[in-house]
Amino acid sequence: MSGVLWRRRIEAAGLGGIHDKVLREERLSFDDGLQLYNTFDLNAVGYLANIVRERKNGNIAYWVRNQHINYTNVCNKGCLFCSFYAKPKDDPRAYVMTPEVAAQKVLNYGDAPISEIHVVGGVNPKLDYEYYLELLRAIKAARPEAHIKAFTMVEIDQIVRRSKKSPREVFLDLKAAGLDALPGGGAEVMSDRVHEDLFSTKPDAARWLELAREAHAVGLKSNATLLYGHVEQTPEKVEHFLKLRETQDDSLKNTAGGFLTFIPLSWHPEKTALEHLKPPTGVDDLREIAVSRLMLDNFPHIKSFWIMNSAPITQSALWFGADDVDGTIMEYEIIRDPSRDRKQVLTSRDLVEMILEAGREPVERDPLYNVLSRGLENVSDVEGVLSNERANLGHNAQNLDIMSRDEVTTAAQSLKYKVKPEWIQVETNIKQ
Ligand code: V47
Repeated sequence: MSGVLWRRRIEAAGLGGIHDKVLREERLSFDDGLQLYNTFDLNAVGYLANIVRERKNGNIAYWVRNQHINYTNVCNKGCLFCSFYAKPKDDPRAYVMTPEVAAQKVLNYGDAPISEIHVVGGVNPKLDYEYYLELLRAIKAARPEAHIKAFTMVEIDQIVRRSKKSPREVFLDLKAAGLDALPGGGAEVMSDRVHEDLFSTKPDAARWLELAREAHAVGLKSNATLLYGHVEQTPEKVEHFLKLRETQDDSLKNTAGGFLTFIPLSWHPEKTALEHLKPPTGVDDLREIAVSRLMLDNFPHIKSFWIMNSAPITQSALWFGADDVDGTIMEYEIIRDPSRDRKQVLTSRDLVEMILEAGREPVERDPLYNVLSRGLENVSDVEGVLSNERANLGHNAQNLDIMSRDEVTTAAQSLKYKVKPEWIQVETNIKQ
């Protein structure tokens, strides 16, 4: 379609003013954010996001050879949107990995040239400060060449409490123990209302952002997420972007750290307290990618996390603002395909072929976006073989197939009494 025809279409969608700003590389406002969510023409929003995406990252789509380790599922936060966690007391599905077990998990995948180990878990009140340091040291010793990207700001908040030190001192200790970067989880939706209703015992937006600033102050890079598709409202999502954008402005100006990547997380209702709600659609997923690319003008990268968005949506997302698809993963706990257990893997060959098929140029990166390979160089299917053989080794058997068993009630499902009638109404309205 020619530029003139696109312009007509963009104007028909009410996005002419935003198009002008995008071409002038001007920052978008709160009202622009609302407009991008409210317009009917998703392709017009995607077209605008793609301008920014190609300006920042050209035709490149990044992927990473990574391994996720969820070191404990025990969590005392009781978030209504989560199916992953087990209660700290008397929950047969609870598990905690010792640092040695976590290191063994890393060694299990020693035959794959993994460059990123992504380590996150629940907020387990039984773990002391030394545990977190030992966990990092053990993982680093098992695979010194890999970067460790560990602990959401929610876990960091807990680690700081256990340490009785300042956040800055804790970040320095964690760095000395092997921490290289931080993942983006725990940000959820930066709205007091949603915080109060769905995750009131977790750090609020102000604390999450304060800890991110502290991480950046010691030179660490971190990511940020938005969990969408549950009970949040559009203005709350736009507000979320503005808070992150402002924090990034300060960090880039005053520190050696900063945010690297934004990841919109598509909410999965299965086995949560809110499982009656309809999940986000593919259209929602593409819109979140596109709006975040347009609003977060100071974030270098936008990721479509294939585990949550699916591989097919992720391919399309590469034309709607995303320049990153995440990685091989190997095993994953936080959401699961009900038909499978912990194994969740795409091989390096799958990832590269997926990107090529989408018409983008695959580039393998490490967590800091250093380039490790291009195109089909060094790809193989080894990750699939290893994940099939080893993903469930040493795991609490009661935790393996919870998603596929109807008689299992997760900790989150037992919180259904907290569900507000208006959230049930939300779904009824959509269906009518
Ligand atoms: O903080 C919990 C979310 C997050 C569900 O930084 C859920 O590169 C969907 O942050 N449905 C953890 N999401 C995952 C995360 C992440 C993932 C991939 C890459 C990176 C990165 C970070 O998962 C949690 C929470 O917001 N979550 N339950 C659910 N049912």
